[in-house]
Amino acid sequence: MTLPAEALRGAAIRTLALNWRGSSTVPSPSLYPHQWSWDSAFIAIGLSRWSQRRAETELLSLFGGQWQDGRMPHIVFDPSVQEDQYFPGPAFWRSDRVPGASPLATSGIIQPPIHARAALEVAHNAREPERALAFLRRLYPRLLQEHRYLATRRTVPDLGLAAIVHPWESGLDNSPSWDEPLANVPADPGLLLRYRRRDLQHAGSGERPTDEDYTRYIRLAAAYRDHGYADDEQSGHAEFYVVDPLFNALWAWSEEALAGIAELLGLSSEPHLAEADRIAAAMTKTLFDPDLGTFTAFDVSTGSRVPHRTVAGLVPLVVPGLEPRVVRALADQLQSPHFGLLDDGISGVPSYDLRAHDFDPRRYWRGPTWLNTTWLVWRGLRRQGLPELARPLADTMVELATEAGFREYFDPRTGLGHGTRDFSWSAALTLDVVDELATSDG
Ligand code: 9WN
Repeated sequence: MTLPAEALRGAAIRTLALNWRGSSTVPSPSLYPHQWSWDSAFIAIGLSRWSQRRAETELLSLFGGQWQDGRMPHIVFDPSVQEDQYFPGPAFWRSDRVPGASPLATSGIIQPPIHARAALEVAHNAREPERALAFLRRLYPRLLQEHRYLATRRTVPDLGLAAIVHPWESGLDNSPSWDEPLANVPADPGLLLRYRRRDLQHAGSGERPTDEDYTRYIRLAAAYRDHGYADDEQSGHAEFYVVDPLFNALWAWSEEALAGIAELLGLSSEPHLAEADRIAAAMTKTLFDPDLGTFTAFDVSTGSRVPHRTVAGLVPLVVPGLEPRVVRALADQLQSPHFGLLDDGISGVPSYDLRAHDFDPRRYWRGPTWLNTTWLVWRGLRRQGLPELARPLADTMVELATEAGFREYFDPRTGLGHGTRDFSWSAALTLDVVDELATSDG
């Protein structure tokens, strides 16, 4: 059954209303009952198509979790939700014992920095422009602090790019790109006797990260916590220390958005544009693999690129100032059998190379199509002036949501939905695409 655009729009708004908790939105009422960092940014973009006030509140409440060092924790916990509803919860992260942490309970790791871009989109879609300027004025100093944290605490000096210290920080938790960097992290099954996974109560084990992955996630998070979430020491002893193309691409894209915000506020945009260009050049130098024709992750511990084709390597299409040869390579990669764009049998952008021997169409970030990464590639194709590729991609996003609903992820070959239902960013970004298609040619 095909829903007309208006019905799909209505369904998306109903999902966002269902998941609204008064000043923020949960990604999913069952699986993820708190506020997540990059989810909130995607959600705010979608909300701004419906309610400017909710969109602004979503981002402002997320920044209530910011630490004094500028760090934006990946989860801001809802104190009314019981500890056993999500693992790892506040009792694991213990942010209340960290000097300079937010007064709200949060985690201590971060997620891809897409917040400045989201703030600019929210202002751009605003029906009350004066109110939007006041919102930007409030948020801009906080966004600067977030970016300063990345530049001063997370940047690898020789590379000029930001590193992540946990797979959860990438947002693509069990991406095949983390297999090699994680191989030397001991997997202690005993940790799962001490801590109980909650995710498997809500989703099938064949669709989630493995137990082995989870033991490593717990070990890395506990080690970072036990070092007081200190980044200066971290580079010396971290067992996982990698540079991710998606994370850095969103940093550059957001830095460019800071320039747009500064301009709206009558401030200088120049330093932000220069910084965005600097990040873009550093990315091309270290992360672009001309043989694979895509960006890859870089393992700082071994000093080498991790040679996998994942959707994270294609997201840099959003980055300003990419060289034409790089844009061409990414467009070719997308249309190749590795990702199947324009192939009638493939929906959205799969999270992992369709041709890889370990491609798995149902396991989380190891094959399924997700709407947030597909949306990012769509925005990238548009910015690079490739509407003939962008438009069909927008159509497949609408089709997936129409046929399968706002699921967490989808099998790219069948279009069937997997993971949790009523997933907020799937609804929010569908709303954004539907509205955009109604007013432009996609
Ligand atoms: C860990 C909330 C988050 C997303 C991530 C996604 C998943 C969490 C989990 O859910 O991660 O942060 O428990 O698996 O991988 O991208 O932000 O939707």
